[in-house]
Amino acid sequence: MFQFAAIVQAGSRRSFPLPRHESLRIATQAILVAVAVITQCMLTQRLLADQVTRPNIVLVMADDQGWGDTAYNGHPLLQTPHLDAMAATGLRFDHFYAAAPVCSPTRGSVLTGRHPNRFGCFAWGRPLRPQEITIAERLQAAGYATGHFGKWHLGSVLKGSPVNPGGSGFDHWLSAFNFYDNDPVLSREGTAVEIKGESSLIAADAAIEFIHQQVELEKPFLAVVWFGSPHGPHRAAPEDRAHYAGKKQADWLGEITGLDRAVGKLRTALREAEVSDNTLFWYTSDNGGLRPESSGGRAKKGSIYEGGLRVPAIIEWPARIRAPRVTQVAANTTDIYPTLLELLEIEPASQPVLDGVSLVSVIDGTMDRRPRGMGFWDMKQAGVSTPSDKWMREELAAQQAGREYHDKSRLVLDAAQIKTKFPADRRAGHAAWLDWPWKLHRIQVGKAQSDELTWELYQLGDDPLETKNLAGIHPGRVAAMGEELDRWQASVIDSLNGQDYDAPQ
Ligand SMILES: [Ca+2]
Repeated sequence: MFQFAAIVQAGSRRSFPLPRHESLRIATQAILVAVAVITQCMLTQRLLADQVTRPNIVLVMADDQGWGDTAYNGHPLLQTPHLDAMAATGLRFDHFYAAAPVCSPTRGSVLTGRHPNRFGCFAWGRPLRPQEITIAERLQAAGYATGHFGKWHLGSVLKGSPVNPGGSGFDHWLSAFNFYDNDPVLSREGTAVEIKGESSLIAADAAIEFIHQQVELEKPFLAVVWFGSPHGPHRAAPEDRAHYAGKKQADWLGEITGLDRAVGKLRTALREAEVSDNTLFWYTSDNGGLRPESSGGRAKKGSIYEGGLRVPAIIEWPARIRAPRVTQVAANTTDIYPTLLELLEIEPASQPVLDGVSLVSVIDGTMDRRPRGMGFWDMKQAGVSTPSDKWMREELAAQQAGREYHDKSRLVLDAAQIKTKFPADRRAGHAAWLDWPWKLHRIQVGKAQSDELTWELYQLGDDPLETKNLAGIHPGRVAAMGEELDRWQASVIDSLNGQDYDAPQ
């Protein structure tokens, strides 16, 4: 504005008549400067708006931490001061679900917003299909720097694989095939590296380095930090185990305190980098707990009863969540993708069917009920073993010997192939439709249509442990919810058979 005013004043001080071309020149110059200043103002406003609408995103996920495996959710022994602080200052979900009761499928749901059966990631160790569009790809296209740190478990972490983190939209990554322990060998963008330290802190430190780089570059970032704890085997760092001296589960408890320490380190780093205010930090776990007594429901990891699916979840974002809040809205890991798309105003030209719904109105406190139910479906397909430590040490040895790979089959080069077509009426396995507080289970152990089918209906508000089957006294509700479940399963089978990939994306 200063420049514009100076030129106008300079023009007005002239007391003698100007030749016509001189007047025109001054007027044109003034208009050009005015346009430049207005453009600059608009750009500044846009930048300020960007700071609000383009938060940094940090998605943190534990491995096998159940709903009750935090101090803030009432665990009698665990010390989780940083998660407790997040829960006390951010938005805490009391009914948050993993999309699946085991590792890989839930991680796939986070990246795609879709139920993992849609892309054949039925069980642990199954890859993401490269045809899927991930949140990292969406944010990368929107100008975000993207990084993955820790457990991957969606294909491979070897160079040249279509299903390594780089193939799924991550610019920077330090990743493991699967869960990993202290002093691991990890893949830094395809190169095996041996790193000393506590496993969760290694992932946090790599993310912090990435965050500092992006802050320096003034680039918004997505950091996906997936711990390998508290997955077995349990080996806590001595300082974390020391909190539980003499306790039978000291290593398991210590691993959770270790990951809590890593969460604290990440939060501190964001504050020190002066970006914590406009960073959305979303913490959750990939499946229910290992111990039914603290899983917050019936059964544990591996089951689609509540204990296998309920997980802790907290969103901290001081710029938008200004006061601590607890929500009772039921939500799940497929909701992360549509929530981020809406927040960042990303409207893809084409989007395969989503299972998640945007939780922006939960963040803003205006939604008190999820707009639609959610489906779960354990199709009883086998998992695939991907022992990260063994494989990465073999790759490291091959690398040191000057060879490119120890075992090229670990690139999963056929991940895009749809080898099995499932019948359109396939429904077998254990499925459920959850329309809070009602949850209907459809349990069919065998694959034949004639196999015995059982229905169970629970009212979770009164019966969180799913002990009283109300199917017999609510036949109308069973029929209505059963129809919704059936429609959803039919849609999942269509996706599984590749229907979503016909249209150009
Ligand atoms: Ca897990």
